[in-house]
Amino acid sequence: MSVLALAGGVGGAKLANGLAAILPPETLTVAVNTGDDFEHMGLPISPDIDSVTYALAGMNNVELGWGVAGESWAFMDAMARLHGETWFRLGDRDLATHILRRQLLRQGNLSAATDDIRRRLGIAQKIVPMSDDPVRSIVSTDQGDLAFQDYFVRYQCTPRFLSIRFEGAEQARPSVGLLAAFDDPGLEAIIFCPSNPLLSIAPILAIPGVRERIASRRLPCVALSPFIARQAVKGPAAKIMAELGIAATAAAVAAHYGDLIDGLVIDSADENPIADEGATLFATDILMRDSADQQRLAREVLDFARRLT
Ligand code: FO1
Repeated sequence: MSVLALAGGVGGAKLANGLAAILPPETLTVAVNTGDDFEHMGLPISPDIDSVTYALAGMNNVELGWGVAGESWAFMDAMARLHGETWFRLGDRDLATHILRRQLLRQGNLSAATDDIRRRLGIAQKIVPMSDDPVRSIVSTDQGDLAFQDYFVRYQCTPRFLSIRFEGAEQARPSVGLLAAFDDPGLEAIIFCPSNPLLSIAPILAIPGVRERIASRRLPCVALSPFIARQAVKGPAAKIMAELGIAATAAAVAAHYGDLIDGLVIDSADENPIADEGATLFATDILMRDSADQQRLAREVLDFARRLT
């Protein structure tokens, strides 16, 4: 039996880590959002792929929520001395990943580079980009259109969020690894990790063929709300939803995913969303404070999915 998890940033990496701890390694595929990717200082940056990779390698920086644990910043300090760009912080250890990925992308695609790096780090689970074609999340704000990292990091999500589009998605194809996960006869569940539905899961669902494959497989698809008591656990999700006039509630998540999901995992603190969205609800403590929480929640989510079969 195998499991496919769709993941974005921090919440996705945490649940992926929990799933990796409780499933036989070769049965888990994590398909990752690449809409946040961009080229910076000549380097190919794939933030969500690195969040998942570092988490599964046990080397993620928990304090920052991105990058490498125990990081040093000599490169950034030297760049500052040269009055170079320092708004997007590249740690000394993190830098090695970007430089290696640039080398690997000279001889293969992002799937190959991602698979090579996870193997080098001793990770047994499959990590695949949502697509090997370029997809870029562009955020329309009251200060104009911004590339994702400009919105998220340079401007710290302060501009008013009006809408988001995923440039290139219409022409993009699901990656070979994502298609293989969908077509695996042993696939038993698809999990939408508690990443931002609009920023991290939506780009994956925007790839032609992804929604159709999720809808056509007769197996449970379970999403996790990223909200607890109307607040995002991390990141700008609640602010963005408020700016869209949508309450940061599980009901909004259920409505967002619509009939694509069979089950929705919500926090016990959240009021029940309107049940007419069709998704079966499961309420629990969705806050992942540590690896024990990650494993507990992963186990609860899988048990919930299996009950929906
Ligand atoms: N996020 C920040 O808030 N500030 C940064 O300087 C920053 C640098 C960075 C470098 C590499 C990387 O893989 C991620 C980085 N992030 C930074 C996080 C990144 O913006 C987010 O992880 C995703 O794009 C959204 O989940």
